[in-house]
Amino acid sequence: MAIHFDILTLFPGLFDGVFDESIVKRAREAGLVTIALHNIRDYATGRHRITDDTPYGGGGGMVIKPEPVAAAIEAVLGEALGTVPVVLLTPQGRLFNHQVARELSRQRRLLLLCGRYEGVDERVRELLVTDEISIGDYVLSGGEVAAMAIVEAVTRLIPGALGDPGATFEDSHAEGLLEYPHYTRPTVFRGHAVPEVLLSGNHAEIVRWRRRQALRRTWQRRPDLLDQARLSAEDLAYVQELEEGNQTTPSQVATLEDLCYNTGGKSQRL
Ligand code: 6GU
Repeated sequence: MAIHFDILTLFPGLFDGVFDESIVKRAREAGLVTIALHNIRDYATGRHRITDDTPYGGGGGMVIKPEPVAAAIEAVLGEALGTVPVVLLTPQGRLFNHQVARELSRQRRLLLLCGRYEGVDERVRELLVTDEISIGDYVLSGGEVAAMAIVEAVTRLIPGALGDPGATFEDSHAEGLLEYPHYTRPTVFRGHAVPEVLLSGNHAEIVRWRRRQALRRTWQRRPDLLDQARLSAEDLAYVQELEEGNQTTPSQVATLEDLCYNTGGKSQRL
């Protein structure tokens, strides 16, 4: 069930420490995850080991040269080339989500190729890349942060990586809904009390309340997720209730106003 990640980057120093804490650290110690960082520059030739060059056709920025990237992929994978997914991290990739993390977690080995600058020469993609992933619709300076996100999200899905096996299942998105709110001691904090039901000891009521909170939050903040979620007849009835209430119609994506709490008590909608 273990997974090996090969991460190819021009900036291996960016990963310093990020896999040395918490769940990824424990998963590594348990042998569930192994991670090898490879500096693409080590595979560049010539006295200056140049890895980038100006784009044909002009325009700004630099493009990562194909030779060092191809050499790095081939050297790292060796005989395994063709059997291991070669994932390019790029804003042009398919969007990363819980489903994609699940899919990747079924692999035994993954190569994550971090792009930088304007991108990697297209021939690398044509010849060697088998998958392209983006972590969202915004531009990062490189794929490194995306690689970190993928390693962490995938590691959490490896059986045994989390102490509590129930934790993955109840996670936000695992069931297609946002999570219900969490509380711990004290029962009153700065005048804000923990919802009564959570102190009641009535387990069935607590389960029902949490489910409704998850549905309500998802309805308010991410109505797009509700269309995909597996909902029971009771869930659907509750969503119907929300729709029929005088709540403001949710927008497709949460707006600033939707999320505008802690503004001095003016707009505490959620
Ligand atoms: Cl994977 N790379 C870069 N450079 N920017 C991104 C991204 C990836 N995902 C979202 N933005």
